[in-house]
This record gives sequence, structure tokens and C-alpha cells, in this order.
Amino acid sequence: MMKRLTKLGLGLVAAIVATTPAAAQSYKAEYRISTVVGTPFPWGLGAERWAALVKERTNGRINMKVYPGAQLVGGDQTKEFTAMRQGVIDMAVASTINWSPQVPELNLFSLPFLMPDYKAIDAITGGEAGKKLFEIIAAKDVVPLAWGENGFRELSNSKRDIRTPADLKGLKIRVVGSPLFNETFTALGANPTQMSWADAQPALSTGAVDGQENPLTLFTVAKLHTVGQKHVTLWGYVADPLIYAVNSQVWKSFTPEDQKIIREAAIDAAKYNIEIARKGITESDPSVLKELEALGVKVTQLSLDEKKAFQAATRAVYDRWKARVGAGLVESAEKAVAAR
Ligand code: X2X
Repeated sequence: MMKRLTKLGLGLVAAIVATTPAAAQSYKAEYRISTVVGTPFPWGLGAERWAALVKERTNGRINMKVYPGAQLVGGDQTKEFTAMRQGVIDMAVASTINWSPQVPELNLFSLPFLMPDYKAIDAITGGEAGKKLFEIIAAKDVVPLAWGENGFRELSNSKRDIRTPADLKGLKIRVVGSPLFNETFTALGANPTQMSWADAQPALSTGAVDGQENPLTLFTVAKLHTVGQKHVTLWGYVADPLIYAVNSQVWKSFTPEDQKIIREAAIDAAKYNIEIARKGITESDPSVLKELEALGVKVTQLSLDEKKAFQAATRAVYDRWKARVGAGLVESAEKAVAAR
């Protein structure tokens, strides 16, 4: 009896501590969410939605604010994960590409032509591989909460229409993330160069680089046609999901009730993010493609056979990086794609 009472007593104390204002007072006045692009990009809108939902569901007790432009890491987006681990950044809605230098397994999504369509992305993030990736991140002091989406990365350039790997020959293409991107574009005969998104736009504008790869929503919102990008090829060679995440110390500082609110808000915001990231670039709704053409951009759609030529040219890179990402993880993703 005594033992049960003590247990009950302890439980009560814990419950009171967890719900008293004293616990809430240890919360920060503001939690900073890092993103690379803000509103009105789907990525930024998806991060803003997360903050808004948490604010609403905690009656303003938890205040999250989006810091776009990778400004919390001085624009150096590939340092975001390190800053997140160290607690310099509380939260992030981050691209797998920018975290892949520190979390090599995230290169999975950058393996050329692994994912033929949206169903393939969903099969990976929603399946075994997605779960495994979240475990890997959780072991590195960052708590991942939900998968969002930047999108399929299409190729643009200022010089010419690209329909075959030969058309890419000698073009200077801006890339970011891990050396996997350098290897992919080198295999295609292009001349890749790594730089941040902040540096990419002036480099395109001056012609220091000829082209880049990014989702079409980024292209239209950033108005890349105004920096000479007049040729777009839809090849869907890779896609980058986004990860909604919280630094683990910050996460532990929240009560279980608030953790639940923050997690559910991330899941809801990510769903909205994915919905708007895919809007206008599907077969049933090609409005973004129409918009591009109206801006004077020549859009080249590849047939399946034309895509295969790019796939064949990058196959050796895929195989080499399969080993670096982890053969087991890649095989689990390949199986999920095949079964979609
Ligand atoms: O820099 C890019 O290309 C961007 C905005 O898509 C990422 O952050 C990966």
C-alpha cells in the first residue's frame, strides 16, 4: 500500500511540474526555425504554417519564427545541420540536400533517377527507408518530426535546349550539397560548380554559371527567367524532401503535451507544404508549365527513352554512391519504389 502511494505521489508531483507555469517559464521567448527559402515559396509557406499552428494550438505560449535565407548560418546552407546539432539553431525545415554532407545517408534522394514520380518519393519517405533515416538523424541530436517537400529538381540554363546528355557538354552548372552532384554532372559532360543559393542567383545573372537545377516552384517564384534561364528540361532526376526537425535539447525542454502539439503541427504543416509544392506541375494540372512558357521559357519534356539516356550516363555514379549511402538502405528504397 505504502509503495503504491509513493508511486502515486511521485506521479502527481511529476504531473504538476509538467503543467505548472514554472515549467512553461523555462521556455524561450522565441524558437528560431531555419529555412533556405521563405515565403512565398512552398518551403517557406510550409515552415510558416508550422509556426502558426503551434502558436494557435498553444494559445501563443510557444513562439516560433522563420529565419529564411539560411541566415542563421550566414547563408552557408550546408552548415545548417551542424548548427542545428550544436543548438545554434532551435528548429529547421531543411532540405535533405543541405544536410547530406553531415548525414551521408540522406544522399539517398540525390541518387540520379531513383524516383520516377511522386508516388516513389512517398513510398520511400513513408516506408522503411524513411523510418531508418529518421532514426539516423535522431541519433545525431536532432529530432525529426515530419517529411515535407522541396520537389523534383529540373534543369535550366541560358544557352540551349537540353534533350540528350551531349547537349549538356561543357555547360557550367551550379549545384549544392554533397560531391554526389559534382559526380553526376561530370558524368554527363557538364562542368559543375558548388555554391549556395544566395551565391547562385548573382552567378546566374552575370553568366558566371550557365545553369542550375531546382524545383519549378523555385524557378518561378525566384523569377530565374530574369537571370537568363530560358531553357528548362523536365527530367526529374532527383527530388529533395524537406525535414521538419527540432534540436534534441530544445525538444527535451518541452512538456510531453507540447511535444505532441509541435509534432502534430509539423505533420499537418508538412502535408500542406507537399500539397502546394506539387501544385501546377502534375499531368492533371500543368499550370506552372504554362506559366513558364508564357514567360518565354522553352520547356523541354523528355520521353521515357530520352530519360533513359541520362540514366545510363549516370549509372556508375548511382552504383558508387549506393555503397556510400548504404546498400541496405538503398535496396529498401528501391523495393519501395518498385512496389509503389
Ligand atoms: O540551394 C538550393 O538549390 C535549394 C534552395 O534548393 C536548396 O536549399 C537545396
